[in-house]
Amino acid sequence: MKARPLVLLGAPVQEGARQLGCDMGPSAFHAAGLAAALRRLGHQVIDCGNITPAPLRTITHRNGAIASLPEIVAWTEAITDATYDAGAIGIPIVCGGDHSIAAGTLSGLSRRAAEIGCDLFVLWLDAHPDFHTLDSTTSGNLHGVPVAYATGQPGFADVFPPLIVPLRPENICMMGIRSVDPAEREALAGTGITIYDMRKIDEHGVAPLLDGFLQRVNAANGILHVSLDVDFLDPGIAPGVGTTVSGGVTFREAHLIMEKLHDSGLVTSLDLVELNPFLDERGRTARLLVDLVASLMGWSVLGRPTRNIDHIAQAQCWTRVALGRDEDDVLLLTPPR
Ligand SMILES: [Mn+2]
Repeated sequence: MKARPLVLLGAPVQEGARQLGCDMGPSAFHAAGLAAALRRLGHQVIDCGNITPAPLRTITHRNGAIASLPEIVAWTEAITDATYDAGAIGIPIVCGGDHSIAAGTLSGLSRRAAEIGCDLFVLWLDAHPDFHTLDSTTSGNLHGVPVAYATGQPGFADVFPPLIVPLRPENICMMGIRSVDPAEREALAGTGITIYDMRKIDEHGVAPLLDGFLQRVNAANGILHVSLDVDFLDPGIAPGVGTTVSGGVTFREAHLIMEKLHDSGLVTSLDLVELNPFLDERGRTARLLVDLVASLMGWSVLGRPTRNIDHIAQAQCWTRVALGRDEDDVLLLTPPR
């Protein structure tokens, strides 16, 4: 089976974070040569440009701390639809934007996964679990809620867009966590979300932790979404983010994760979030992110050729779609000329 195209989507959202500037993220990824780097690896890249938010509606909430609720709801609506559609064409790479965009990517991709009869798994690479509800957030910044929304935690109905297919918490693995609010800690307990905080990484190393998770995805014949927050990385190597937390993942750990993800062949979509070019140093963080995505998509120092990013599980999923749907749908599975 032919490698599926990479579908670039820009989600210039900054209203989910306190520090403005993430709306310049998609431009910075473009300037840092993301599409060109992926094409050099032999991938077909379809650049869909930026997503447009849905029309704003008046939406209020009893939690007065919440900022920019109508804006984030409008973005979530549009990003859900865009990633759902892009998932049918190829591998969506959504360039944020702050992490609130994951409310849309997770819900859109969950819906797509359910439709093709696959279980969606999520590798959440972040300093924060982003597991606040609309009631528990005290900062009011909605980049702190996407995982709670996408897993169907209480309080989002009638405020956020209806969640068609909730993501199963047991299918989420968080790595790099080192900043958790008390309300989040309480809410996370008993959810079944796997959390590998920095101490776990220090004690075991990223490789065995990631291997265990990837084996689970593989065993379930699942597909894997990766949500990469810049603050997953140590601020020493990635300063271009508004929410730096010391003690993050190193350059080599990050590349190793990406290389292993590539080897697994399981990744079917990716978020790149919280890049804030306003805070970056001469494009340094944007370039690092591009290099990491290249690692994920097959680049290696030894010049190992890009292998077919389809894997058996995925092929089975897509074959199932091809067999179960009419001819028009099947056509979507072949890369556009
Ligand atoms: Mn985050």
